[in-house]
Amino acid sequence: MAINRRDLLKMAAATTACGMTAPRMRAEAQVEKATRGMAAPKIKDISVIECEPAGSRLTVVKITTDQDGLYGYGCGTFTQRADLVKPAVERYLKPLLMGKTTDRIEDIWWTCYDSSYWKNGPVLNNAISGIDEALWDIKGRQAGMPVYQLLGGKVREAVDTYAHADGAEDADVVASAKRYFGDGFRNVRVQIGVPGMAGYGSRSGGQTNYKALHDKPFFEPAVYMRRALKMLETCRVELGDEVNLLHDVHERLSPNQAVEFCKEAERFHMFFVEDPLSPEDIAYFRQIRDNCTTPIAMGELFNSPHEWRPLIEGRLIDYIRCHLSQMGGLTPAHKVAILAENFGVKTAWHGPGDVSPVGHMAQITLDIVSSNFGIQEYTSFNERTKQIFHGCPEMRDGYFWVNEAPGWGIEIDEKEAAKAPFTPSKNGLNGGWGEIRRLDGTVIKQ
Ligand code: GCO
Ligand code: MG
Repeated sequence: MAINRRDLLKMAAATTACGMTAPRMRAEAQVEKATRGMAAPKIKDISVIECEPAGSRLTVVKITTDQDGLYGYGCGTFTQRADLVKPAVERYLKPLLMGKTTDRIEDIWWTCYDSSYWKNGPVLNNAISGIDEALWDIKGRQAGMPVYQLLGGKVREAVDTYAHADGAEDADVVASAKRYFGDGFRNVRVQIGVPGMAGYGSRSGGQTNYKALHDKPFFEPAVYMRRALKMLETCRVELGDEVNLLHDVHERLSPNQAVEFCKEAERFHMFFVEDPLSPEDIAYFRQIRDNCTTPIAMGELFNSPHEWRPLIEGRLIDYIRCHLSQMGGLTPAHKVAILAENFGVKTAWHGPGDVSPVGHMAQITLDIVSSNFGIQEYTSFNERTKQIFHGCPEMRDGYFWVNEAPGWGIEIDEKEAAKAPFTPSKNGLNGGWGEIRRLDGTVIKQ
C-alpha cells in the first residue's frame, strides 16, 4: 500500500498524541522534510516543439507541470506526416490530460490510446509517444535518476551500434565500411546503388539501358536483388570474417524474391537482413524460416500489436526493430522487449535520422536495460542538432552511452529550435514521400 504525505503526517500526530507539543512539532518537521516534493505534480501545459536541424522534421512534446521547473520531453517524430502530429497532441490529447497528475504513466497511456476508439495509426501513436516519453522524463527528474534506473538499471556498460556504409559500386561500399572500422565500429549495414534507379540507402551512379514508360523515379526489384547479393559477397571477401554485415531490403522485393534473397544471403553469414518483406506480407516469414538460417530483422513500419505479436510468438524473426514513437512510446516498447525476451527474439530498435535525440535516448535506455538487446542503429547528430538538443547520446568506439543526468538527460533550447523550423516544402508534399514506379508504371513500396 502506498503511503502518502497526509498519512505520514497523521502517523506523526498519532505517535505524539500524548500532548507533548515540541516532540510532535519535531516529528512533523521531519515528515515535512522527508516528503517534500511528494505531492503528485499536475499537468499544467502540453506544447509541441518542431524543428528540422538535419533534414528530417522532428517533433517533440513538452509537458509542463504545476511544480516549479518540473517538465519533460517525449519524441513524436513522424517526418512524412509531421504537420499532423501537432494538432493530434494539441487538439485531442491536451484537453484530455490537462490537470491530471503525471505519476500514472500506464494509466495515462491507456487513457490516450482508448480515447480515439479507432487506434494503432501512425499519427495517433506518435502523439501518444510524445506524451508517454515526456511523463517518463518527468518521473526520472522527480526521482533524480536517469530513466534506465526506473526500469531496473543497466545490464551492460554501453550500447553496441551499426553504422551505414554505402556506395554506388562495390568498391565504394567497401571503402565506406572501412572508414567506419577506423572509427571503432564493428558492425556495418551495407547498401549499394542501382544504376539509373531510385534504390534505397545509397546514391546510384552509372548508366542503365532501361527506359521507363513514365517520368517518375523507377526501380526494378530483380536487378537490385542480383546487385545487392554480389555486393554482399564482395563485402564478406574484402572486409573479412570479423565484421558483422547487415543489409536493409526496405521491403523492395516480392515475397518470393525475399525468400530467395535470404536463402542466397545465408552463405555471407549476415548479422541480419532487415525488412525483406513488407508488413502486408508477413505471412511469408514462415517460408523464409523454412528455407534458410539468415537472421531476420523486422518492425520499423509496425504500428500495431497485431503486427509484431504473431512474428514474435511464432519465432519467425530474430530481431524486433520497431520505431518507438510509431508504437506509442517507451511504455509499449518496454512491454514488447519483455515479450520478445520470452521468445528468444532480440531488439534492434529503429534509429535513423528521423528520430529526435529524445527518441534516441529512449531507445538507448531500453537497450541498456534489456537482456535480449541485439544491436542499435546509429545516427550521428550534427552541430545544429546539438545546439538545440543539449545532451544528445554520446558515441565512443562504436558504442552509444546513455546519459547519467535525471530523466532523459536532455534539455531543449526552444529559441534555437525556433531558428530551425520545418523547411518550406518545395514539392508541395510537406515532407511526404513522392512516388517510385516500376518501368511499366506500377507503384512500388518504398
Ligand atoms: C532504417 C530505415 C530508415 C527509413 C526512414 C524513413 O532502417 O534506417 O529504413 O532509413 O527509411 O526512417 O523515414
Ligand atoms: Mg530500415
